[in-house]
Amino acid sequence: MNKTWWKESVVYQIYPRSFCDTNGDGIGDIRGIIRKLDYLKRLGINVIWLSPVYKSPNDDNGYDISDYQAIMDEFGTMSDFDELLLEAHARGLRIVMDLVVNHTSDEHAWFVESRSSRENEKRDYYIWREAKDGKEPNNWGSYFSGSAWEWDKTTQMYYLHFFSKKQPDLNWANPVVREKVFEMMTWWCEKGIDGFRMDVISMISKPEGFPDAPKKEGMLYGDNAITCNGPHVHEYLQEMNREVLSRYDLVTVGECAGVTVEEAKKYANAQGSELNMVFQFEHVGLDAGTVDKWDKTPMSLPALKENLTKWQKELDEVAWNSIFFCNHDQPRVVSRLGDDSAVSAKCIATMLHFMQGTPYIYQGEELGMTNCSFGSIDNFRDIESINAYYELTEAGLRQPEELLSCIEYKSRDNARTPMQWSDEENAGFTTGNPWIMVNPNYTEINAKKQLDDPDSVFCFYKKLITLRRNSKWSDVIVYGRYDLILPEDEKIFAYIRTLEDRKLLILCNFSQEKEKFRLPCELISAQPEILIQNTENVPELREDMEMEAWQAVVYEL
Ligand code: TEU
Ligand code: CA
Repeated sequence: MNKTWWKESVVYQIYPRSFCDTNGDGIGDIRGIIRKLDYLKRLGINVIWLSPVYKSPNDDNGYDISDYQAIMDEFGTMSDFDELLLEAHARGLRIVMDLVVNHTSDEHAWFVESRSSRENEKRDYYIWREAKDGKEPNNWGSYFSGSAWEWDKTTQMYYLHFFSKKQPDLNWANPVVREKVFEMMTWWCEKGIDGFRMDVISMISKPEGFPDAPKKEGMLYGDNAITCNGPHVHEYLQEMNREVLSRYDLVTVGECAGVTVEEAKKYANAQGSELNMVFQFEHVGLDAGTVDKWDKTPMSLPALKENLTKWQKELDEVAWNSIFFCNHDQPRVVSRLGDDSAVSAKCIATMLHFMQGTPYIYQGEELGMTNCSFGSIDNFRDIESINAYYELTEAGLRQPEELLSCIEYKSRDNARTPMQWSDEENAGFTTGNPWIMVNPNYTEINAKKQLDDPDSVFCFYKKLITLRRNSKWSDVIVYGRYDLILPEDEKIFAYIRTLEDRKLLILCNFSQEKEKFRLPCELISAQPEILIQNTENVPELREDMEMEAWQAVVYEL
């Protein structure tokens, strides 16, 4: 397996709006990130993925970009960004930008021109269609509720937007659009950034002929899966690779909603003709409902074991995995897979961080930050959650109270409550009025309380990162083969990592009770070395094993 820096990295995702506010406006900013670089250095990560910092009207908190080469007013200035890049590099930290080029903001100059007239030279930068029988061209729906088509009165045509109506989709079939995007990417690479996370990149090639999408019972529009992995997506990415990516030492990760293992082998192929890795979403979709994500059915551990094992085995040697459960779109994993306790946070982290692939830590995950009780739809800020609540209740498809409890559990805002730095007011995030409510448990869960506590979640993550990046086990953790054991066990997630003569055994008890199970006798070695444990005492390694609730331990056999 060819070794490279981005396979040996651990990435930390920052959602700048909620990270650290230094000017008292209640919104995180770039100077706040600069202020916290030493915290990140202390954690041990070596790559920072910044959610979008470009100029934006913030209809979707920066994922609606109005100028790709300017900094969002609320976040600061381009000189602040240049200072961040300098200070990060001075600490050996790389900066990955969020590339959002499936769509722009409707306030981007390109769209302002495109919508001005049917004859405008930029008309075909976007996707315009005539009405069909006086209605939308097909049954595609927006991920943020409503139709994916918006009627434009000026030119009497519909334009496509898979997200909000203020996020019109770019027309990637237009070579001029591709050229403009590649020029912009080159501009950022010339500034010295270290890579791109590519927003919904699996959606840039639209289905031929724009057919209606299959519609499930209870859905108001067609199933958006039709938008993923379109007919020309790999051509476009190979062109991007030739024109930009191959010319710089970058790490690239494609956010690929709807990606399958087979498609991932193309997007993240080991020949490097497209991207280095993808974010797949099968595992975080295991607890979705039959119609949409607004469901509280707990995730089944056997289904999770089966899915993560499939990705570990199928991509080994032919592509590369990303490893994550948290990001700015996902509820907090300690509330979703754990029981909000620190010991369960450490158990989940152990299960993830000993797998093969590049781990991604989302801000606050390293503290065991939990989901938040928002109480009312008025306390949400996320366009996806708010639109879903009103669309589904007004259509009579869901009852307000029941739907609100599901939105509280699954909303993206669970990840967007302010970073909890200390037990000071507003968790030390801001001296002003925060743009979104602070999770009231900040008095108990905060960085200040954990930095010097050897038993804290922070110090546990720090140890996991050190084991992967700077220990005698680094190679087996990064490059070793993964083999699941005890596949049938409904509570224990156990697997082996092997590289040459080194063999690690990872045991995690995902139960709130003590569990007993049998290990294959060939795994029992006399004096196994313990790499990490999340409880004071550790189970003796023997055929008849017993593990306490949420206990996790890693042995070298
Ligand atoms: O997310 C795309 C995406 O698939 C998610 O929005 C997903 O549909 C939903 O959140 C999970 O239920 C990317 C960004 O990560 C997200 O923040 C943006 O809102 C979206 O694209 C549009 O840019
Ligand atoms: Ca601010």
